[in-house]
Amino acid sequence: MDAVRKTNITIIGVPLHYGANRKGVDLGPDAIRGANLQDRLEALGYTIDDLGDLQVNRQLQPAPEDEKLKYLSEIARVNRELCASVSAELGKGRFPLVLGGDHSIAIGTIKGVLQHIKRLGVIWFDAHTDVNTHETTDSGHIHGMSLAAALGFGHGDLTSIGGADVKLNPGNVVIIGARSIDPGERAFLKARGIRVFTMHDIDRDGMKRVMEEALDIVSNGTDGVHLSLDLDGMDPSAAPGVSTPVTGGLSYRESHFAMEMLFERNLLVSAEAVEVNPMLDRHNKTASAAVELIGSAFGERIL
Ligand code: HAR
Ligand code: MN
Ligand code: MN
Ligand code: MN
Repeated sequence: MDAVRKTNITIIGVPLHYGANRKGVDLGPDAIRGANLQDRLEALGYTIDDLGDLQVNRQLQPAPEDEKLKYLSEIARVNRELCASVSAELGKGRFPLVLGGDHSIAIGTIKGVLQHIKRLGVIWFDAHTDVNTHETTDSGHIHGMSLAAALGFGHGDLTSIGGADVKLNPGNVVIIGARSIDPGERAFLKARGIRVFTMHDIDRDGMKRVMEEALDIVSNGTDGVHLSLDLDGMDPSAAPGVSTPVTGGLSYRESHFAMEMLFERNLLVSAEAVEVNPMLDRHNKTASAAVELIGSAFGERIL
């Protein structure tokens, strides 16, 4: 698999907020489009087809506070559709670029990519690690369970999307920017040997060394790499419009540099930008940051 796929990009919007703790992320796809995503990518020479948004039921009754899989059936339904759409676009030789929506949509995106690329590497850019299951979660929010589901762990309605045996290899996944990890997640990450580059690692070694190592891991024994870009990986000063901000995150420059290094290695086969919440944003700053990071990952340069 090579980056030839990148010349034709398909944008798929997923206005889903049921996996998160508050409303507003459902407005993410349009906020990102409104920050000139398409113009930006066309200026780099890509051809863009925007499929618009998947349908999401807007009228669900509030989930009970103690529910451990809040809005499971609608989240599973939307992710099955997303999986099919992503798979169809890859089948046409196109690059799927998915706009969230909360991070639960990574299940559908990744499962869709796995239909074509069995040995898939993943860069999970995030303040969180999203490896809870319904057995370890405190919140019951499925956006905190999506990486676990893509690895084959968690509720069957999530892990079965695109086939229960279709899953990521934990050795091909890296998490970058983590600084909020639940006790159950800590145990999960250790048990599966998933490489997490925390903020501590980035402080100590710098983004250059961290990305070199991360890119070696995701490219070793794989046929392509997916970028799962949770905007809360950035520091809230650079990306304030997210549902679950965590202080002490990646700076604007560190984040950009990581994306530029990713482009230089020419590994990407798919990407998604998630957790942009325009209701909590200022002047569309977070959607703009998403577009700027995507631009860098697709080859934008200062000079
Ligand atoms: N770990 C917490 C939970 O499971 C927080 C979830 C993370 N929120 C996100 N995803 N934005 O990265 O509820
Ligand atoms: Mn996340
Ligand atoms: Mn997050
Ligand atoms: Mn490997």
